[in-house]
Amino acid sequence: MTQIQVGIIMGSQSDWPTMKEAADILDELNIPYEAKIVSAHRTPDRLWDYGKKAVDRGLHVIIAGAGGAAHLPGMMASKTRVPVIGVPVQTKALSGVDSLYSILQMPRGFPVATMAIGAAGAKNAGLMAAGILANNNADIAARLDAWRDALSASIPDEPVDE
Ligand code: RP5
Repeated sequence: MTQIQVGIIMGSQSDWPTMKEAADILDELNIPYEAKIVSAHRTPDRLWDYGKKAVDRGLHVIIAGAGGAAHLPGMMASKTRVPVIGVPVQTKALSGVDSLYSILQMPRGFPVATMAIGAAGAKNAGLMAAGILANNNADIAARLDAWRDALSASIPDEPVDE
């Protein structure tokens, strides 16, 4: 069985359409992951348990997405030394600025690598997780390099009328 090294966690089922962007890019790069709903407020015991076991379970990076009072990434960072990448989910009320500030403004000592708001942030979280794993995995490094080269090659030299 392949060791899962990336955990994708999110505060709610409603975060999945955003967080699926991270899952999709990991699928594209053939990197195994798990996806779980873990809420800082609604399932705090689940959060604690996940964080407590993260190192022993072999996780190398955790991607955590939440919206509004988005405490999940920061609380996870306080419970495990496994690097946490935070994804601020876009909200209706405040467009995700609430999520962004909740995740970004961590106190000294407990970092969360905070991505952009929404789908782009989730996709970049997947790419950043791939980059972290690539440091110790030549196969992932080769696939990530190829993905980046293909993206660059797809950008036209000049704009066209649409
Ligand atoms: C947060 O509250 C979740 O991360 C989600 O973004 C937000 C709203 O959750 P639901 O009311 O849609 O379940 O905990």
